[in-house]
Amino acid sequence: MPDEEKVIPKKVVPKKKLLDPRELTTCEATARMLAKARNDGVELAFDRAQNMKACPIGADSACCKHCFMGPCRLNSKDPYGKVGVCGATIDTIMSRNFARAVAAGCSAHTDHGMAMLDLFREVLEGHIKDYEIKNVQKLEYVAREMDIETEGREVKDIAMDLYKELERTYTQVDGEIPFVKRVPQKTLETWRKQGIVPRGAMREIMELMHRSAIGVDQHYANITKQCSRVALADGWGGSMVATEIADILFGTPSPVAIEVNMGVLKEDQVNIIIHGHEPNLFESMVASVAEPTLVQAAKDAGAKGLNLVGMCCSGLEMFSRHGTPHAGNFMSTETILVTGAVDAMVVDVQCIKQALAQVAECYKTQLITTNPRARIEGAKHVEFHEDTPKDCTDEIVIQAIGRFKNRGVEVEIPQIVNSGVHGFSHEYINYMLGGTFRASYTPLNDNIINGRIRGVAGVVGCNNPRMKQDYVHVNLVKELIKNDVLVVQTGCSQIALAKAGLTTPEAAHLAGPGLKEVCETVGMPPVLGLGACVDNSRILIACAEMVKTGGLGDSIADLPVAGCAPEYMSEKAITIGQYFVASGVFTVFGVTFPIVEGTKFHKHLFEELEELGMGKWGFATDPFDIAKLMIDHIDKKRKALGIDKARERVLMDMSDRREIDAA
Ligand code: BF8
Repeated sequence: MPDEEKVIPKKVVPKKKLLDPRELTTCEATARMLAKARNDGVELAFDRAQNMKACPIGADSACCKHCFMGPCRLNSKDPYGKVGVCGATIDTIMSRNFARAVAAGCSAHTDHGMAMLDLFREVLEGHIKDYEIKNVQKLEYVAREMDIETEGREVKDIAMDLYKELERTYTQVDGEIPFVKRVPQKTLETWRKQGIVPRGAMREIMELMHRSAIGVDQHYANITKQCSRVALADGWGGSMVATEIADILFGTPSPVAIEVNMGVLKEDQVNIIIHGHEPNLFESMVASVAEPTLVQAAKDAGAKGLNLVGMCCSGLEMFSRHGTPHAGNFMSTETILVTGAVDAMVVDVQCIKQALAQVAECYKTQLITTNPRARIEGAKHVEFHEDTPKDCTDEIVIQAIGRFKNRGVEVEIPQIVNSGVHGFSHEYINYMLGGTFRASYTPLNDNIINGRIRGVAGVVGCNNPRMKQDYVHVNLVKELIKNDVLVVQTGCSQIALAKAGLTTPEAAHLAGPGLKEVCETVGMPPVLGLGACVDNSRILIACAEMVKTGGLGDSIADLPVAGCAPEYMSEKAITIGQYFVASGVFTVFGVTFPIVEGTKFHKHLFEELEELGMGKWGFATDPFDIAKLMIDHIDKKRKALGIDKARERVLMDMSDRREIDAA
């Protein structure tokens, strides 16, 4: 494949008057760089979204193109007025489209997890020497959970047994995936009754792709069952394995002070951004930027040093483990190139906009792809091999130094840096609340039962240029903590909250009196960042621990918890939503939901799944409406548990509203 194909930057001719940048994002640095991009004649996703209206038929998922008799387009205003050429109803069409999104999202996480497991095996077999087992304690803990003997055995033997056990997560054709051992008994019974316990991810994804093809499964409820099975193969399978193996190889995160925002770039240093999802690439970059010869080369080029920075989920993995600075979330990946200060943007897989190639070209930045799965026209490719990782990452540093020497563009870095404390694993929540000598979830459960903490909310996921960047994340979380709901986070959402200053212990003053008291006693923020999107598995484990600790019901569906992805854009988010729902969690999505209201499939997802013992979906776009849905659900669960006591929802007062409107 040719490496050096150049993309010709195109001068933007706006088709219509564009909105002011501050109406498109609450991130000041991103707004400034969007304005600069417009002045420079460079088009970004914010403006493309305004110039390209979302297709209304696709947005309703009323378009079927699973065969070539169509595509068939149904009318969401009259959903049962007609059917596709084969006779497919709108429920079949929508559930098939939903299924394909679930399969794609699960594939992304499980392929990532399987790659981590491959790395683990190669380390154990001695074929890869640049990585090693850093966390033996976690290895033994996970092994014991999987009924693997650890007493008096060599670490390598335990690890190999664990590898063989966890490989079943992907390849097993019959039986149940290994991590069902972590699922609370009653939740597992519901899954068994519904026939949705995953066998192995590959088999489940294959079956879902088969069933959603023309002329196969034509009952929305039956398709939904396989969607749940695939989604659970992600949450309790592929993603969970990815998280656990990353912890074993690279260390389990524990709270660390971090810096976020574009001000982490340094004009007088060689700036290298890592954006994507694979921690192995980033871990090797950490080693390369510490290489004395490369540091000296940077100095010889006139730089004060090498500045390594993360973005999106790669960045989240790294700041959770190493405190590496983070430059921004999904909707800032183009705008950061507009600073002119990025000497190399290095990408691997997932959430990488193709337009980065063109924007990088405009600002003379090196865009470097590294993974054979994901190449981009116009980008340079330096392939990453796990057995010789530094060959790739050293070369990237050399390329970045070369660009620093000849930047040739004006550099303008918004000098905005925020700080926070991140890196809360479910293990750390244990220690933090229970203390080192009696680590347990009992204090959390007790504080929920006594009402200091009303419940727990997971607020996760992406940005979407069809929403004002970060606005819904930040205002939703503020409303939740004000109502004594402890918030846990993964993915790009936590960068929104870090930029808003809510991930510091000092943010406890924004919480309701009960949550504030708990945060101040423990010294923790009211908003806990748990890592990347694959680390949603940490939230599942925390839920399972809450059930096992006792006092909050027998299944995850009994817990006073709720989840939300208020600005999502990725198919991966749909899969995550479905595995939380199938696990028993009420899960609200914002932006848009690809299902027509008033249809049988909509009723199935939004009502009937809960009647079957699972969670259910919800939808709203306004942060305060979303908060109300989540808090009402938490209160409903508290009542069912008999731990409700008269408490009113704290309403935003006018000064709060003004503060938000001014944001
Ligand atoms: O997996 S939150 S934009 S970076 S999909 Fe992507 Fe969404 Fe960010 Fe990570 Ni997650």
